[in-house]
This record gives sequence, structure tokens and C-alpha cells, in this order.
Amino acid sequence: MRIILHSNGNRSQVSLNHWCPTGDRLEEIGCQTFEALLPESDLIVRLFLKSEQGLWKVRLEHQGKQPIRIERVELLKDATILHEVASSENDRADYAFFENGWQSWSYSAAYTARQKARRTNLEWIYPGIWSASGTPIPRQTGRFASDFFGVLFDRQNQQGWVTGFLSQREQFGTVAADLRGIPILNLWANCDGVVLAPGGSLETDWAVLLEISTQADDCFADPLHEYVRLVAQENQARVPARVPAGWCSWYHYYQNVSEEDVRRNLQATLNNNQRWPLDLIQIDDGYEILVGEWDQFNERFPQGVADLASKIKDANMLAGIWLAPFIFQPQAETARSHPDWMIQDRSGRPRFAGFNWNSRTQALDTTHPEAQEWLHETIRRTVVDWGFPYLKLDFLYAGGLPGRRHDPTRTNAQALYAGLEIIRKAAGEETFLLGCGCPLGPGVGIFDAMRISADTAPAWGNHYFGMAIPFLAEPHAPSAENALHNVLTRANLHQKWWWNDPDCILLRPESQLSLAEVQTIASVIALTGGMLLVSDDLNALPVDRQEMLSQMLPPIQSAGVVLDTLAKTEPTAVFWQGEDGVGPFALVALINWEKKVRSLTFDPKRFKRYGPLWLSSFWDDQVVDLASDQKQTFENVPAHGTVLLAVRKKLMNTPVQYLGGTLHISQGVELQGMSFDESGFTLSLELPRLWQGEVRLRVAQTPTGFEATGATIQSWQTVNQILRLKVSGENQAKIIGYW
Ligand code: 9PG
Repeated sequence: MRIILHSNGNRSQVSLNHWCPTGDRLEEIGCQTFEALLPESDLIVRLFLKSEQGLWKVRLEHQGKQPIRIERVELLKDATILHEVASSENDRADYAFFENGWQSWSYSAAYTARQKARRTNLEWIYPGIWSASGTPIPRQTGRFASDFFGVLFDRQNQQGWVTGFLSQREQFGTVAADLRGIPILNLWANCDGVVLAPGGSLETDWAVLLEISTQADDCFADPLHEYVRLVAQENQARVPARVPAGWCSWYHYYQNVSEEDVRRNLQATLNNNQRWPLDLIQIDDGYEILVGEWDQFNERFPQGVADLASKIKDANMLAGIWLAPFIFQPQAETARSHPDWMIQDRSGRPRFAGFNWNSRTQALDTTHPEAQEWLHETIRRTVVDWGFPYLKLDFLYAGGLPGRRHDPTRTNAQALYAGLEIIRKAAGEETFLLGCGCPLGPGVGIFDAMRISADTAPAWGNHYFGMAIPFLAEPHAPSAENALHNVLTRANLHQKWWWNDPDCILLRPESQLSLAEVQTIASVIALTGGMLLVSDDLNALPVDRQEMLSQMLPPIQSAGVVLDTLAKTEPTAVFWQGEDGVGPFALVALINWEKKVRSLTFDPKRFKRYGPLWLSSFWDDQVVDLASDQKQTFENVPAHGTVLLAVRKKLMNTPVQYLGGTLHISQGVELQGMSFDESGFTLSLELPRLWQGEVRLRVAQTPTGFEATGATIQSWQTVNQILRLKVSGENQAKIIGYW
């Protein structure tokens, strides 16, 4: 380990090579303590170690007479640990490194030694926005850097290490990996040059190093499970029991949204409440006169937003509103009259916080007491005076940007966390807070839900202001592809750190998304289990797209797993396991990332325990009877399309089995139960809405007639023992079939 600091204007390093046990075992936290042996130093350095859990942290106490500044504390210096383990077993290791992006929008993926990480070319207009300021952005082949945590994984031997931190309340942490030879890991806490006054002290968050492995073929466990659990525990993560499904104004109206648009979409959800049981209306960016001037409304919201909030409440729905409390357009009143409330650059002027809303934005200094009061009042007003029980808080990274602050002893992470704590306090425990553009670590324990991806867009590739700009290939910028990518690579955080927000689904056929692309987005959002927000003009959706929205409701809620996040840069499949009213079943989404039609193969190896299988394909209505050792190839999957399968163990001794259908995207949550005797079978269905479509059953003998209560049977047909019933109903229904 090593400390990098500045004293008397000189940069120096203190290597920590020799440690002496201090004997005082801190029983209450089950940890051993050591002190570094440092001749001629003003610093006392203590190490806290919980070796059984792979945790350690460092505390610095300054005994000198002059203030010093701390740049970073290095907690792993050029470590080669995985190689030592792996080489003894198998020399043909194939290393990959998973880079976690700093904040919601930052692209996160695994790369091998032969790859370059996807990097932005827009750092000049968005400096320091996608990675923490202390995290390098290596552009060479085989060199990587990650925020908060990173994973070194040997794909050959299916094992590796996760390293990083359990929280980011003290510092933003960086993991750097060099895979060009023997893999080398570095882990450090960015102290951002904060002042350590005589007598002052500084502590890192808990650093962590855990071994991981991908288990047997038929296992559905997330390899990062233990790390994710420890972080949730350390930060007392908030995971609401249920998450709202709703409508968001942004991806149709963008900044031109008006009060009338919100009213009309609220009305559409009410008119269609039986088909789309939505419970949230979220007003996004576009009501305020300027970003940073939250109490002044533009001409499209002449009455402000309080009246809309009460209309939404009267409709028995949750009223949500967007705010970006840490970022300012320079023309905003607060920014003009209080430049000292902004994070400063070296010349003492408000620091540039990225180009947005046609402006050179500025960022709030959350360590400034008056700025803190302003922040508290802004949030309080929105929740209490205007009546919004749900806030989407955006561009939060701005609170953690580097620069000069009122309190020079606070790191960027401490400043951001202080701001987030003020927000939670001002909003109250009951308010649903969705974080966006937010560094992940400080958000755990504050937010109920978190955007985990770049913005989606009405196009597969990069898209700005109605224009597709494919040549840019920006990893963190708006595009359906970028959004989906992170929804997959961060699927494992769902219901552990918060509810994942996979960003909106755009269903309108006028977008530049093909039907197959919309189906892929629907499949991934549904199977990863997070929030469901639709962002279209609901009055203008054609019937078939309205039906897609119905099919996604209610959201499945529980998380599927993405098993190849460490094995591939672009994950290819989502697996979800659950129960219908009869027994366990699974869902599998296989994704075609290619820009051309191709075939995709379902390999039943993960379902060995099931034996022979039934597959029911949601988007193309196929039913497949699959022997246990057989693979199934689906031909002609469209560009960016998905094969979405319900997988069921083939029941051998029953005269009837539920296989799936089109009533709900899960092909199973609608099934309440099934019974049978010599005369026939009874199928119980339930969804909290109007429903219609096809139900697929395997029947040993062709039924001769049907009876239904709570449902209407439009038609039925049996071919090769597969019965397809076209039905419609509302809430609960029973369908009886007679042999
Ligand atoms: C409102 C939007 C929506 C959206 C948010 C956020 O310049 N940028 O890199 C950039 C990235 C994201 C972004 C805007 C700009 O979108 O994610 O859902 O709320 O703000 O302005």
C-alpha cells in the first residue's frame, strides 16, 4: 500500500511496507488493527483488517504542524494475485476485466487483453462526467480502469476476483487493470487533494477483495452475488416492496412538454386503466424556466405544476417530477447571484460542468452552508408545497465533480454524499426517489430506484435531437443499444441496491426503431424485472402497440440473471426463473446484437435437471417439443431482434399442461392454477386488467367443448396435441375444457 500526498507544495509518497499489530482487536466490528512503521513521519497510519471477509481500510491521523493535502490512498499496489492462483492449476488463462462506469449513464462491460475499452470522444464538452476525476481513461489495448469496483476474471478457468469498495461515502474508489502481461491490479481511494489539518484524520471506505467463480452449467447464480450483498448491507440499501409502472414525458416531448401534454396523457391512462394499470405519471425536464431556477415555470406551464400533481393524485396515481438540483444554467437566478455556491475552478470561477441545454453549466457546491439550505428548500418545496411524492433527480454527478469547495477538507465523494443526504432528509422517508446520472456507490441507501444505463432513444444507435449520428458511436450517450447494454451488465444490482430503472420503452411505430428492436427492449426490460416506464403520446399509439404495453403489465418485478456479463463484452441472454400457479418455469431471452438477420440457438444445458422441455416462443408463437439432449435453432431472427422463450419441464403423466401464450410477456404469471379429471380440465387465469390473446396447452386428447366464466373464448384449434385457445377476459377467469 502507498499514500500519495502533498506537503509544503511538494508531492511525496509514503510506502506502507511494514506493519505492527496494535493488539487491540476491535471486537465489535470483528477486525484486527495494525499500525504502519514509518520513521520520521507526521502521519500515523492505521490498518483495519477483516481478513475472513476480505475487507480492509486505512485511517490517517496527521500529527504534524503544517496542513498537508492527501491525493490518494493506494490499497492494492501492482497486485498479481489471480495469476498466482490460476497458473498453478492451468497456464492457459484467458483474462478479462469488467469495468464499472462511475455513474448511471457510464458504459459498463468486460474486455479481454486483446480489446480496447469503448471510450468517449466527447470529453471536451463533457469533462469528467462519465468517470470519477481520479480514474484514468486508458485507451490502449489491454488497459482498463473502473469506478467503485472491478472484476478480474479468467474465462478459461471460470474464476476470478472482484475488488473495489463497499461504499463511496468517503472517497470515489478506482480499480485499474493491466492485462498486457501477467494481469496487474491497482486499487485506490481518491482523496482529491483534500486538506488534512494538524490533528485531523481521514479514513477510507472498506476496500474488498473477494474470490468469485462461475459455477456449474445448470446454475443461475450471479457470480458477484456476495459483493453485491455486502454493499447493500454496508449502505442499508432501500428496496421498496413494489415499484410503480408509469408514463414519462421525456422521450416523446423532450423539452417541449406542456401542461396540456401531461393532462392528455394522464387522461389516456385513465381512459385505458382497465388495459394499462399504470400508477405513475412522471413529468420530466421541460417545465422549468431554466435549469437551476426550479420555482419559475415557462410559458407551457402557466399554472406551475402543483395543480397537475393534485390532478394525478385525484386519479389515484403517483405524481412524479424531474429535478436536477446540482446543476445550473449560468443564466439561472441562483447561479447569477451566488457564484460562491458553485464548485470553483482554479481561477475562482464556477467550474464548467458540461455543455447542456445550450449552456455551459455550473455545479452546486454541496459543502456550502447556504447552498445546502437552498438545496433543502428546493426539495422540500417540490415534495411538500407542490405535492410530489416521487422525484426523478438527475445530473447528480455534478455534485461530485472536482474543483474548489467551500470546505476544502471534503472529498468529491463526501461532498456528493452530503448533498444526497440533504435531499433524502428534505424529501422525507416516504418519498420515492429515483436517481439518475448518479455515481452508484453514494446512491445506495439513499435512492429507491436508480437509472443504471445511458438514455434510450427513438433509434437503435446514437441519436441527438431527432438526428441519428451513427459515426459517433458514443458509449455513454443516448441510444437504445447503449441503454440495453447496461441494463444487461448491471442487471445483478436490481432489488439488491435499489430498483433498477432500465429507462423507458418507446412503443410508437413512428420511431426509428424496428418492431424487432422494440420487442428486444420489451423482452430485456421485462426479464430484468425493473421499473417499467412508457414514453410515448399514449393517445396516438396504434392498437397493436397498445397491446404490447398491456402485455408488459404488471411488471414481473423479480430479477432475471445475465450469466455472460463476464464472459462476453456484449451479453447475449437473460434467464429468469419463477413460478406459475402450477410449478416452476423459466424465461430465456436470446438477443441478436447483429445488424443482420441470423439464427440463434437455445442450448438446454442449463435445464438439464428439467429433462425434456416445452418451449413457447413469445414473439413468433412457435411451440417446440425439445428432447433433453437437443438444441433448438431459431432461424431468421431479425436484426437486433430477440427470441423470448418460456421453458417448461415436460410433464409426462398429465393429460394437460400449460405451455404459455400471449396474455402476458412472462407466459406464466397469468396462470393461477390447473386441475383435471376424467371429464376434462379447469384452467384458472388471473391478471389485474383486461386481457386477450392466445393460451397454449399440450393436451393428450382433443377437447370436444369449452365453458368459460369471466372470459370469452373466441376460437380454438388443436394440432399435434397443441391446443391454442383465443380468449379474452378481465381479472379472474375459469376455463373448462371437456374431453
Ligand atoms: C432530461 C433528460 C432525461 C433523461 C436523463 C437526462 O448530454 N448528455 O450526455 C446527456 C445525457 C443524458 C441526458 C441528457 C444529456 O438525459 O437521463 O432521462 O431526464 O436528462 O434533460
